[in-house]
Amino acid sequence: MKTQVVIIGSGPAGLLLSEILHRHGIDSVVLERSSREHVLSRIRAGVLESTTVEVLRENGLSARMDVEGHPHDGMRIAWAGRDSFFVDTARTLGRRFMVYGQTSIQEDLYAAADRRGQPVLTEASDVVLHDFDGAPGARPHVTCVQQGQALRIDCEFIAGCDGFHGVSRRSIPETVRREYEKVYPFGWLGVMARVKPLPDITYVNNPRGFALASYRNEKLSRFYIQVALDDKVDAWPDERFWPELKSRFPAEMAQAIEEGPTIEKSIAPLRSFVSEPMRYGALYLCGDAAHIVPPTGAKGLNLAVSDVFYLSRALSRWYGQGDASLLDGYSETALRRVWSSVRTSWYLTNLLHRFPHFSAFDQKAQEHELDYLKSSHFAQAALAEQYAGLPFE
Ligand code: FAS
Ligand code: PHB
Repeated sequence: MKTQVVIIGSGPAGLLLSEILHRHGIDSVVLERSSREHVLSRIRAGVLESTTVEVLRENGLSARMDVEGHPHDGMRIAWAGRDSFFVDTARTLGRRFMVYGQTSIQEDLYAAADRRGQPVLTEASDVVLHDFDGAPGARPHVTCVQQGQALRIDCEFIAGCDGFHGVSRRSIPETVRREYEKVYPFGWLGVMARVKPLPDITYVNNPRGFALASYRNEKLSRFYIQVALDDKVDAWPDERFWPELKSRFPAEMAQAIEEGPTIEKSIAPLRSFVSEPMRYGALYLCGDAAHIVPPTGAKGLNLAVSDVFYLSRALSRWYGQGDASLLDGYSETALRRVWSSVRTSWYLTNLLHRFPHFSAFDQKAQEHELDYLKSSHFAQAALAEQYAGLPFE
C-alpha cells in the first residue's frame, strides 16, 4: 500500500488527525492494534476545553456534541468539609468548557471515518516503523500483520498516535529521547452510575482523600475517588463506594449525591510524563504517545487535540505550499502547550490529593493554598485560564 501519512492508533488523536488531513486533501491510512469494539468500550475523559470544541466544530464533528454535550461556566472546589468556591471561567475569561464523554467523541470520529471511507486497519499486530530517521533518500514505511496478512505501507510521514504503551515513541532512539516522569503514590477509582449528577463539576480535598463528581448527562454521573496504588476494583462494591464517596464531600453536597446502580468501575494510576522531542525525522508524535497527565486537570484528551491541531496545520502547509517551517517547529510549538498543561495538572494534583508522605508543614501549606485560592480573584483567574485551556499559538 502507499499513502501520504500513516497514522498509528485510532484513539482520539489518530482518528481526529485522519479527519482533518482528509479535509485538506491529504491521504492517510490508520493502523489500530485493537478491535473497533474495544476502542469504543473505553470510558475515559469528559471535559473539553473551548479550543477542543472549536477544533471539533471546524471539522464537522460537533453535531451530536452540540445536542448531547453540556456547556459549563466553571468548576467547584471544596475541602475538608468547608464550603466550596466556584472557579468561574465564563465570568473571568468569557470562555466556557464542554462536558461530553470521550466515548461519544470516539463514536463520532469513527462515524466520520466511515462516511469518508477512511481506511482503518484494525487488529493490526507487529507494527514496525522503518527508514523514518529523515536521512537523505530515506523511504519511510510501516510494516504490520493484519488479519493474518503481512502488509507494507509506504508513506511520506508517520504520525505516532498510539498512546503511552504504543510502538512509536519507543521507535525513536533512546539516545535522542529526553523523558521526564513523576509517578504519584495513589490512583483514581472511576465509577459511572445512572444517577443525577451534581450541578457543577466538583473537586474535593478531604482528609480521607480526593474525590471528584462529574457529569455525562442529566441521568448519568461520573465519580472518582483517590485510592491506594495497590487497591482493586473488587474491593469497591457499591455498598462500600457510595458511603465513602459521600464522606469526602461537604455535608450539604453529600446529601445531594444520589445513590444508584453503577455501570462501570476502573482504577487508573496517576503519572506525569513527557517525552521530548515530539518529532524525529518523518515521525511525529501526538497525544498520549508523547505525554501523560494525571486526569486532575482534565487535560489528557485536550492535549491530544492540540497536538493534532498543530500537526495537521503543519502538514497542510507543507502539502499546500511546500513550506516545511511548521513541520520543523512542530515539536517546540506542541511542547510549549504540553508543559503548560502538565504543570497545571501537577499543580492541581498536589493541591487536591492527600499524600502519604506529606509532613504537617506540607499539609498546612496545602490548606493555605486552598484558602488563598478561595479568597483571591486573581488566583482564581489564573487557575480559570489554565483550566479552560490556553489559546493555540
Ligand atoms: P489513546 O491511548 O486514546 O489511543 C491510542 C490508540 O493506539 C489505542 O486505540 C491503542 O489501541 C492504539 N495502539 C497502541 N499501540 C498500538 C500499536 N502498536 N499499533 C497500533 N495501534 C496501537 N483524560 C482526561 O482528560 N480526563 C480523564 O478523566 C481521563 N481519564 C483517563 C482514564 C484512563 C484509564 C486512561 C488510560 C486515560 C484517561 N485520560 C483522561 C487520558 C485519555 O483520555 C487520553 O489523554 C486520550 O485517550 C489520548 O488519546 P490518544 O493520544 O489518541 O491515545
Ligand atoms: C470526567 O468527567 O471524566 C472528568 C472530569 C474532570 C476531570 C477528570 C475527569 O478532571
